[in-house]
Amino acid sequence: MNKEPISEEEIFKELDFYQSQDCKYSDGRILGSMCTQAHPIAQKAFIQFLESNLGDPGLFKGTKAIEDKVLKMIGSFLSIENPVGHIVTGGTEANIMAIRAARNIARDEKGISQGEIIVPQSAHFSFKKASDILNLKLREIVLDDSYQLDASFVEDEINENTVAIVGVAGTTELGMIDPIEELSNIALENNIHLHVDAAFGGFSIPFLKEIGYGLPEFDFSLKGVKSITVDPHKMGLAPIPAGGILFRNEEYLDSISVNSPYLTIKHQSTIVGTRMGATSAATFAVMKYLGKDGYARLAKESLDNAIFLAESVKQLGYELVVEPKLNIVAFNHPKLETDDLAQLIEKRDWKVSCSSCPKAIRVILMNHIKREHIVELISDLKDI
Ligand code: 0PR
Repeated sequence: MNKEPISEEEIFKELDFYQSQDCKYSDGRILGSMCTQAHPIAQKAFIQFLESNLGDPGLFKGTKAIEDKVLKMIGSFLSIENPVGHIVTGGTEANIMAIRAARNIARDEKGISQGEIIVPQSAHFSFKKASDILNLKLREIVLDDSYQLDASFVEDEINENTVAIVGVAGTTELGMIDPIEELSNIALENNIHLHVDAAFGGFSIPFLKEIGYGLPEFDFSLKGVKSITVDPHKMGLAPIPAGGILFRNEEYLDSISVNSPYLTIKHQSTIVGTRMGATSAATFAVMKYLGKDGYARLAKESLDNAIFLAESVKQLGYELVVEPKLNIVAFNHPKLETDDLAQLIEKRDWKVSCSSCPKAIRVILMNHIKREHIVELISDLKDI
C-alpha cells in the first residue's frame, strides 16, 4: 500500500482503468446474468442510505421500518399479509436461512439430529452450500420431460429424517416452475417444511398471473409453503446485494435467532451480522416507483422478448430445449456441440452462459437486453 496519500484524481483514474475492464449491462451483450442495471431511483436511495446498518437496527429505526415495509409490500403479491423475514444479501443467504429454520424446528419438535432435505435436480447450488453448512444430507429428485421436479418421486424420498422439501419457482437454468401445489399437499400430509425458491420468479410470476398468464400457484396461498426466497436484485431491479426471505410466521425466524446481548436488539436471525440498510431503502424506492403495474409491464416485456427469441431460433433451425415459461431461452445447434456453439457466439462478443441439465446455450432476457440486441443476436446465430 502507498505510504503517502494519493489524490482523488489519481485514485479515480486508476478505478476507471479497472472498471473499463468490466462488462456493462447497458451494452446488452451479457446473456447469462440474472442481475441487471439497478433502477436509477434505487441507485439514488442506495447512496442516501449507504451508512445505515441493519445489524444494529436500534440505531437505524427508520431504516428498520423501511425493511418491514418492503417485506409487507412483497408479501402483498405473495398472498401473505404479515410476513416475517429480512432483506438479505441474496438468494444464497435467503435459502440458507430457510433451510436452517426448517432444520432447527425439526430438531426441536421431532428430535431429528441427522436431517435430510429433498431438492429438485434443478435447484440452485446454494442448497449444496446449505446442506454442507447445516450438515444435512441432500436428496435430489429427477426432473420430468419439461424439466420440472416430478412430484411423484418425492414421497419415495421422504423418511423420518426429512426436514425440508424445496420447490423452485423460476429455475436458474431454464426458468421452469415446479408443481408447488402438489409439493404443498405432500408437505402438509407429512408435516414437513416446504421452502419455495422464487429468487428469480418471485418478482415476475405474480405480476404475469395478474395480467392473465396461466401460471401455477406457488406462494403462501398454499398452506404447505412455510418460506419463500424472493430476490429484489434479480427481477426487482434493485441493486446488489438485495435478496429476500419471507416466513409464514415468527416461529421460523425465532428458531434461527441467536442472542446479541450488546446490540440495540437482543436477537439476530440473519447469517450476516453488520448488514446493509441501503438495499432495503433502494428496494423500497423502486417498488414504490414502479408499482405492481410497472413490474407487470417489465415482466411481460421480458417474457415477450423470450418468446420472440425462442420463435426466431426455432425458425433458424436451432433446437429449443423447452418452450419458455419465464424469460429464459435455452437452445442448441442441430449439429454443433454446445461448447463449440458457445465459443462461436463468444467470438462475436456476446457473454454466453450454458445450462448443464440439459447442456444448452441459455439466454436470460433481463431488462438490459432490448429488442435490438436480440435482433443482432439472431443475425449472428443465422450466420453461425
Ligand atoms: N436461487 C435461484 C433460483 C437462483 O437462480 C440463484 C442465483 C440463487 C438462488 C442464489 O442467489 P444469489 O446469487 O443472489 O445468492 N442465480 C444466478 C446463478 O447462479 C445468479 C447470477 C446472477 C449468476 C448474475 C450470474 C450472474 O451474472 O446463475
